[in-house]
Amino acid sequence: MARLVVVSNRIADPRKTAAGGLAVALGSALAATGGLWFGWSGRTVRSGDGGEGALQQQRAGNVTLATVDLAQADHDAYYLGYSNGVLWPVFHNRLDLADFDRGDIDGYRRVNRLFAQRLAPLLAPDDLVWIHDYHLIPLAAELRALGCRQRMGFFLHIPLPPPLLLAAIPQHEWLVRSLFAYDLLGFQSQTDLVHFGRYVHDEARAEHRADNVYAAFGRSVRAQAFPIGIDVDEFQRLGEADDAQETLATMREQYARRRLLVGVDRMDYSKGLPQRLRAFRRLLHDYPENRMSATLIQIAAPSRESVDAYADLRRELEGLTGAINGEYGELDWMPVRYMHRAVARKRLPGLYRASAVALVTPLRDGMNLVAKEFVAAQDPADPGVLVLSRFAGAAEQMGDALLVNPYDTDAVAQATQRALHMPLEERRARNDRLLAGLRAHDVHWWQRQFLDALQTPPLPPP
Ligand code: ADQ
Repeated sequence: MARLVVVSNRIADPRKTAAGGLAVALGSALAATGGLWFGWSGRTVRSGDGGEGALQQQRAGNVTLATVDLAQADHDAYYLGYSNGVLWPVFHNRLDLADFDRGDIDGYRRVNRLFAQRLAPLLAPDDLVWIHDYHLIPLAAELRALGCRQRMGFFLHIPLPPPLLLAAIPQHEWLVRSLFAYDLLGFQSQTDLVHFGRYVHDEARAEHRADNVYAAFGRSVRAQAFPIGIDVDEFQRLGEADDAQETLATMREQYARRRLLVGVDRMDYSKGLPQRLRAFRRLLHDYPENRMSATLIQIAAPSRESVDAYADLRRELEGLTGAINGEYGELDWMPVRYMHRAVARKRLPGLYRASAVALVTPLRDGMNLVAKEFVAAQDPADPGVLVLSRFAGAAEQMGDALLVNPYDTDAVAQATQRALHMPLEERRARNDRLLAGLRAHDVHWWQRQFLDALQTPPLPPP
């Protein structure tokens, strides 16, 4: 295979456990070809100090990690402003939270152009270039403008919204036109692919030629759904290691007389955290037999705290947790344990396995890997139950979870009650089928599917 070049906003050293399944999978594809991983260094320099755009390269095994520093003002506009203040909310159906007026688009363009300028000289003619996520939509177009003719693919980790929502972004046409600079577009779900097809048909009058090939703006692009998976074996090995076993033993001991429910998320308004807490309160109200027993452990890792909407969310969650604990708590039982902190990855399998139920109830999510990790961590002889939002990309593959509408407080409370009381045989059957699905479509399958599609012969010009 040709050398693989991966580009993403942040890069990770694939040899470290903390890096997670995606980094491991990309890392193994990169290692197989002696590849290059390119992204932002995580460092900002004061604008005008001259250090911006400096390129660093280091080796991790036979993989080269190349990063650039960004000027503070560019980073603010590109990352906080346009990527997370416009694209993230709109792509998660939250037009109300998008700030279209700040002019951050210029910074977004500048950083994509800078990435292209630094990356182009590092590319060999037959490299395969795989660009990740909404921060870098125009990168291929910038590279093409510099004369790069390599095969380029793009994978969107977050959902693509319906056409009318996408069209609310003032630069929507430019964004979609930029997508046509790629050879291959990958989405998480069939729903996203349908949204793409409808947008290009209605707004760009694209011709849908053969299966999954769209022609518009004088170019052709292939678009497909490639649902991302986890590295099941790696996660299960992590579950057998001392840290996870120790976590499991501690949880079992401390909550011996309780039933644990778990939620693990980044603190983000797309994850449906206030709605989840309200559903849990409804569970305690409507099914009092769960009082003194059902305990929700909600971990919400700090994320993008300098974006206003995130600070509001934090206050709302703290208020709700206090209200529920105040209303239902007893001297020896607190219904909600809320932590505004990340859990070390090596402890996650233990936490999942100690839990009878996982509440994975985003209002909208590209995929949601927590749902998959929870299933992979269960004891097949006595597994817990997954309550999963129908608006997570994962719902398309995980029909054996209890699928819920996260906006419907009653329905989520009912599903949670059903999960807490599901007979062993049904739990096992559901878990077996879910696990078989995870294994068939794990992160290595995802990576192979995408790269195979990227290497299929180029499309004839329209
Ligand atoms: P995220 O929105 O970050 O990712 P998700 O898929 O749920 O969401 O989680 C990614 C990883 O972060 C998982 O491995 C999970 O264990 C870890 N994680 C989440 N919260 C954590 C916490 N509190 N402590 C420790 N670890 C935590 C985006 C998209 C998703 C898509 C992924 C991958 O929004 O829809 O599934 O990319 O494509």
